[in-house]
Amino acid sequence: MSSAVATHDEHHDHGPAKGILRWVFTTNHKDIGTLYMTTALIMFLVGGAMALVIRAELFAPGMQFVDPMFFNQMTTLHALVMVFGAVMPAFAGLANWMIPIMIGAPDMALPRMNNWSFWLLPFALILLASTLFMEGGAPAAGWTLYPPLVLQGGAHLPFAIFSVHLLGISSIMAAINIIVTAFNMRAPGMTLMKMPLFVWTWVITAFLLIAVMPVFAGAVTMLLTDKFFGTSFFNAAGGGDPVLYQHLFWFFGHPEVYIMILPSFGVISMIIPTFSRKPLFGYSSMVYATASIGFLSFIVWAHHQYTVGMPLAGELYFTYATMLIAVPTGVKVFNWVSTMWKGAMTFETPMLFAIAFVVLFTMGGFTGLMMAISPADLQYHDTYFIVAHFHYVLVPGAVFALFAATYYWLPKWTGYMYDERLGKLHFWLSTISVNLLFFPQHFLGLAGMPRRIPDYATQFAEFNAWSSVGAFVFGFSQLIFVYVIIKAIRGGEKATDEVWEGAHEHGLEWTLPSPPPYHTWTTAPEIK
Ligand code: HEM
Ligand SMILES: [Cu+2]
Repeated sequence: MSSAVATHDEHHDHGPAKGILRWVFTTNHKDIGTLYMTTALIMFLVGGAMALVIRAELFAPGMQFVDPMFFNQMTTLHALVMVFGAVMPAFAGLANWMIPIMIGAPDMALPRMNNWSFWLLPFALILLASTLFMEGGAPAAGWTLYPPLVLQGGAHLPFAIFSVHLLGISSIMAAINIIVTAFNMRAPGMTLMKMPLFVWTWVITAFLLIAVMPVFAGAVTMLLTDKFFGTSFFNAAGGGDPVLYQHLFWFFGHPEVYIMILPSFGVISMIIPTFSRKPLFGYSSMVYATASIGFLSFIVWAHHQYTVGMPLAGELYFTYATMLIAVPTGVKVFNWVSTMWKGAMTFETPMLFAIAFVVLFTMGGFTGLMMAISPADLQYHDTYFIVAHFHYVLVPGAVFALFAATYYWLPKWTGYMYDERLGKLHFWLSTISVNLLFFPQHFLGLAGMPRRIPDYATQFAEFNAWSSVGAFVFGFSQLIFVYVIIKAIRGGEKATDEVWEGAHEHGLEWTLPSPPPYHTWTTAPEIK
């Protein structure tokens, strides 16, 4: 395989173009992957800064720094930026970088569309950010954009919604590209059931994206016509129903949370075998479990609406359907633990983040089961318990998987080893502070502190103070992460092709040079 790469350079060089235009016009999967991930990292810091504005205000009871209207704009934008600007693009970037390499393809199947999928993103995000400077400010009705509240805002509505449309188009194009690539570009001998799990989880995610983004686009377009063209889809006075919007939103929104977690499952399933020096336990059950979770994510949406006054049969159905997801999720956790069982484990930074992912994501899963019980959810609904739950699955879940993936593949991408000592420091600071940040929020919620409020009763003061301290430590720890990445790009100890001991048994990427040549597989590798 390496000989195929070596003989290629004979005729002429078609490496990257020079200067800024390389990035504007690029159709190269690695360049586009880099663009996505850089954008995601910047948006992670922007969204994180907004979270710190929120946590600064909530450090103590009373109003300190921001007015309530701006506070609500911050919660809304923080969420939209983190979901659509940080986590989703980061995974899209990983997909672009790794999927062609992992399946032995020369590039993504639709490279020009790939360029578009990326370049829509910065414009959509700038559009979203521009609403902060409009009359009436940014949207302040939560990331769910529920009517009637969202319709009562200022000038932001059409801009925010156009931004959402562009983000959706970008995601759908990326999803189509991933499916077509995985189905048509595999090297000879790579059957579907030999595809690395990261590719599998992304293919399933891509189907979810294509299925639900249009539903969201439709729902927000109906918001627009309600606001500007006198329709009454969501307006009771005109014969409509605001609960209809909730159904449409969550038919999108619930699968959306799996869109942010399924690729994490793939990443973790690649990393744990490498550092356990064993093959993944139960490969095919992992594929079926992921597909089952994907399917089930479409039939549980109304667990977000237990309090709207559903018929009893609906409450029961959505309770049981939601709990069913614990079964395939349990299969996955069992398989990860079984992979580690009696393995020759070492604890480099990617493995540390992967293990923290398994433990902390499982905690988020258990609070999810608590909320699935519809009568109990009447107490949790719209409290800080919810905030604690979804941040446990999104931060030590999705974000830790992204950290793990970055440390795992960074030597492959840059050709240099990262600073392991700083990586471990980043891990420990992040893991301790993320628990300080979100664990107390469970108790705040159970004691009745509502979410999305800038002020609270003094009984909640202590846990909020701890939580805010955790938030600031977590936030500033991320600067270490940024520094480690920049340092590894600029040089250091040369990385071998294999990078991790025995890694060549765990994926095609470890048989290529570090960094891989600009055009990856000009001759398809042989898969046994
Ligand atoms: C990393 C540190 C993070 C911190 C400190 C943080 C903090 C917060 C805070 C304080 C809120 C407001 C809660 C409230 O409604 O009162 C919030 C809401 C939210 N956050 Fe985060 N967050 C973080 C990361 C993330 C990530 C990575 C995501 C998504 C991928 C995310 C998604 C959300 C969502 C969806 C909401 C709900 C907004 C709403 O109620 O409309 N957060 N976050
Ligand atoms: Cu849900």
